[in-house]
Amino acid sequence: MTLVNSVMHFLALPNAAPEEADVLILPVPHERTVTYKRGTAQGPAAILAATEQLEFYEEDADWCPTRHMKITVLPPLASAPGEEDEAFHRKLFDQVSGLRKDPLFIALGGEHSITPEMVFARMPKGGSLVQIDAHADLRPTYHGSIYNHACPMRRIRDRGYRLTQIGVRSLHADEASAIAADPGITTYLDRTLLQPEGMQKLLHELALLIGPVWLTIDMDGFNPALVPGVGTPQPGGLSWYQGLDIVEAIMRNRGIDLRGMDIVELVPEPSKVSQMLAAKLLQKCISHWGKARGYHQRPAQGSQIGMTDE
Ligand SMILES: [Mn+2]
Repeated sequence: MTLVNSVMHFLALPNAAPEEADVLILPVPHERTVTYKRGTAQGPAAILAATEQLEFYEEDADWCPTRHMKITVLPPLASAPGEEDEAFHRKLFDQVSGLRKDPLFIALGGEHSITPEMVFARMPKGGSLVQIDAHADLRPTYHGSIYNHACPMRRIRDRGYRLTQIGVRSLHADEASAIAADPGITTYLDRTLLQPEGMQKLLHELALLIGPVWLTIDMDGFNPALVPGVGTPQPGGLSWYQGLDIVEAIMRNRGIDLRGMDIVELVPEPSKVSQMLAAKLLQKCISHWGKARGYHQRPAQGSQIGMTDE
């Protein structure tokens, strides 16, 4: 487990002091309840290692985010050997509650069970959660536990947050009934997004979102040909550019108070394609969020990161 304890970096850059950071990245290499392919505990380290291969220049927003924004990768938050689920989730809630509220907060999982406590710690009641995922994750319990990675969205919905689900294509009959009966859950089944009007309806809804929002990205929401490295793959799924259209609509929406986001369920694989997609997605989120909020008008940092031939 040496990976879990080593210092991690974004784009191999030195970490800014947490009290000065514009972006806080928290690795949460938690893996306890996954039911199929294992390895998501190595997800955060693999995603951050892949960021070393990214250009500093981000072509869609046409700037170098790290010239103008300070980024900190915090020490990883992992469960101790033998630690009870409840104790780990309380620790996660306490640590995330203690972080500054202003920076963009991004957690890297780890399994999807980590999302609820971070949402409860940072997002006021009445906020909205946007979930990219192949699965609804609305089971009340699974394998006897509310902390299973099949349950996080049920826990979040039960606290009164609204849900917009994107890319779902595998769910229990009870989850389908719950979605149909609950006006607080809007689910865009994956196949409906293949129709131009389905995608337009979704992007329109995201552009109109206001107030506190959390974005949770389960990597199995993407097509498994693009991201084979996930714990519970499903055929179908979002293309890279569909995914980008969705995150851009959220990050560029200035009516949204983005309380945080997470990228979860990545299982590193030898081709490194999966972790590279997650790394580039992470960079796109930071880039669009920062540019929409005017960070490009800030003076470049002294190191001129992104200007030279590195
Ligand atoms: Mn999930």
